Amino acid sequence: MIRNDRFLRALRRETVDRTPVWLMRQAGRYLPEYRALRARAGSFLAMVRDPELACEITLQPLRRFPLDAAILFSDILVIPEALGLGLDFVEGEGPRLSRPLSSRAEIEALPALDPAALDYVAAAARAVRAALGDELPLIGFAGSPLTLACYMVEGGASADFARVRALAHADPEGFAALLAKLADAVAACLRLQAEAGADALMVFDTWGGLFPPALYRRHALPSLAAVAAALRRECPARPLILFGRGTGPWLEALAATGFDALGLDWTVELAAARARVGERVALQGNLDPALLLAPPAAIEAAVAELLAAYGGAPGHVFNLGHGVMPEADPERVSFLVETVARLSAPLHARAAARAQA
Ligand code: 1CP
Repeated sequence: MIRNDRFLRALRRETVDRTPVWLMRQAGRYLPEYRALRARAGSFLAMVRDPELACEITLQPLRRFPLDAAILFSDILVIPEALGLGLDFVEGEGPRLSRPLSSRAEIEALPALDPAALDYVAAAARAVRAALGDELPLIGFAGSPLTLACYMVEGGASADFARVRALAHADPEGFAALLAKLADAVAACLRLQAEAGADALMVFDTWGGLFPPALYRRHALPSLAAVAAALRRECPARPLILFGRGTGPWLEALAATGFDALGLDWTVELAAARARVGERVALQGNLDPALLLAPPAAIEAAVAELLAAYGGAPGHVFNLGHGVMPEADPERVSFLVETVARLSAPLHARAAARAQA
């Protein structure tokens, strides 16, 4: 049993005393202690691959802010690397895979994920679990099959991922085969984190919104459903969260993929999302991350508005609509977390009183 179980209760759409809050990229460059460790470790990947450092970085934001969940410090690109594509991070440029996929033959030759290749991820999760004890829940995560395919075909970051879209149009069967393989790899990666102590599992579909409806329907939805089905079988007690960027038009379809909660980006209106799917899934989000660059009064007004969209009803996990930006001031992050607690507690108290009456 986890002592602070607000986050897990909200994912199950149970009542809570206040709205749980955690932040995507709550560890990272906006924290001076992260930058100091990164300078000493030499590189981002060195930190990801060292379970002790990954554990330490996971804990850094928790020492500063009363967050309701920890998220393992790692990256979605550990899967392409484990599949043999070769990963590096180029300073000022982002991730680069040295052996991207460019043909059906290369897709067919892709091996199944060997969980042993991700031993360091499991070791990091075990270290965090041991450090947290039963105090706080830990989130394990992976990229969605589609978002991983984006990097694996493109070979790195891109504004539009045109190459992977072209491949999906040109060779739908080959692309479907790739996503089926990736769905197995994603499920295996999440399962090993659950076995190492993760209490909830999250899938990041960061680039799904770039795909035209026909491709999203044919490729993204079935591969997400496959991941959810595998995890329901293999780790039934772990709530599943799906974050999508630009996937607001797909909320109803995403709510039917088998995930327990949908993470929303900041372009989605929370009240409207709740009306569309709030009876079927919990919702996580979705403050504009740019508000952390705005004055406290603007943050407070936006938090009040988001909380009011739920009105103390069960099923909301407060978060940003995407990750904390490197330019964010930790003081503002602290103000945000404190404001969510201060403004949400009376809403939940009133909802409880209404339920009693
Ligand atoms: O020090 C640095 O410069 C590294 C910056 C950094 C960090 C802190 C990267 C490189 N990854 C991470 C950690 C990370 N990545 C976490 C940690 C846990 C937390 O949230 O605190 C998580 C969940 C991710 C997931 C991730 N990596 C996503 C999906 C979520 C999202 O942000 O949309 C994606 C797309 C990546 C790829 C990636 N890794 C790093 C960068 C800069 C990128 C994006 C590359 C691009 O622009 O395409």
